[in-house]
Amino acid sequence: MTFSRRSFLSASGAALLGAGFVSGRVQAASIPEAATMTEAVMQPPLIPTSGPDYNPVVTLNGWTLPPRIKGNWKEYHLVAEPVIREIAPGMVAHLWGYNGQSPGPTIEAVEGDFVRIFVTNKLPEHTTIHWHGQLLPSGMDGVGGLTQPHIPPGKTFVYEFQLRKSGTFMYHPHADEMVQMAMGMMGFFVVHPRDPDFRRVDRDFVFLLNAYDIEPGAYVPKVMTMTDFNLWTWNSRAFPGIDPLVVNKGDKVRVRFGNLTMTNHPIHMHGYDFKVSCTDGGWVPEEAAWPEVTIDCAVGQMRAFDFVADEPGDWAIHCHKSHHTMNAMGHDVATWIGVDRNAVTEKIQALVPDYMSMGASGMAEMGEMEMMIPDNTLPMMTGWAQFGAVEMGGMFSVVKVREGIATHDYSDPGWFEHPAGTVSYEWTGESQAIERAASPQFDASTTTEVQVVKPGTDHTNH
Ligand SMILES: [Cu+2]
Repeated sequence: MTFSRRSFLSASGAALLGAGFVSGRVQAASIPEAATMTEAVMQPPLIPTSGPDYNPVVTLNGWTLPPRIKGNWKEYHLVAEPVIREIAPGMVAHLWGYNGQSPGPTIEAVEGDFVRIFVTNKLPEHTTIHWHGQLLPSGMDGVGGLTQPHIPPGKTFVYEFQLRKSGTFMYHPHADEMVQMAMGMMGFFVVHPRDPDFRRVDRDFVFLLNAYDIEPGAYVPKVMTMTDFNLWTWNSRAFPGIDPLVVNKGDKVRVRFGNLTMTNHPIHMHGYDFKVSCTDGGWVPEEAAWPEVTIDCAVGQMRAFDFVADEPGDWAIHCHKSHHTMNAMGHDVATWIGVDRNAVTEKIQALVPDYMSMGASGMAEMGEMEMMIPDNTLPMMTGWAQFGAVEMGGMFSVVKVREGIATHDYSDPGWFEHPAGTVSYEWTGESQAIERAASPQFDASTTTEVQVVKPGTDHTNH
């Protein structure tokens, strides 16, 4: 288990990555080492120290694969293999992935670069890699049987192509695709513009939308599931296991995601409007980037949106399909809202003392109770924040905008300290209202500054 810094683009990045999480796997001398990640911990951005400057991305609960520079080529080594991925604290899944994790490491390079990607197959069946969205020679497109022979178990194939354009891409197998993607085989691929100032942002987050069907208590996904998945994940992580998106106030921020599930996901962010800036087809011209607060991402699509983080706070970001912010549950649970089951519950408890009836007044109690669940199972709705149970799961995280966050610092700053008087409060009577009105921050004549938007005018203040 050696770790060679010589093979890395960035010595500083390598030092950050090396902190116990990465080990090298020495292959034949001509093949670059395949760095491996053993933990689902977001690694610091891999800052370029040679070649064109760019602002590196960070991968939620993930990492970027360091390339080896060889002449004009950037060389990467992906190893397709069985992996163990922690979905959230309390649950691990036995998946297939690349270099120790699912998703595999993010590949980052620069427009115009020549990339040579070695792919070693350590799966029990053949595989390939398709480079979704890349413009390349047909024979490098990775469609097993169509553009190349499959990569048999134990063999290494090489993909070589020039990156013709910058943008937001991904990679995944095009071989026994239903099984291999249901098992978690996928990764992000970002090509930075050669012009460092082109559409540059200060923070750039990437994640893949994926989904699994893992029975409560089980470890391996059911690969035949068509639509009824029970774990909705970003980078094979479910809330509360998904990293927060930590942002310094005033930063220009980009959030990029791609959908490799079997259904669409309307991704919604609170507190801001944003501009859709890039798809897997390319950059949306700035004058054509349209505003949204929710952007739907269909199967096989990628979307990126940009915003300026001018409003501090803890802002939820989540899929807006409410079943996708839940963890594994029985969908055949009856709806009991409005039904008084006290009488029948008493009778059942006489026979089964631990019996509980739930759901008569909604299901929020599920988020607050520590119910008995099988080992290796996540609660259906869970997570705690400073005001109580968040009652979420699945595709949910928090954009944490703070003042004074250092460049490249992505560590969790904790919960937002709301300025006095800016949190929704319980009404306790008229005297409270008078007291509140008397306090200076609620003096409407001095503090209210409304930007009136007239139809037809551009309300953008970014
Ligand atoms: Cu969704």
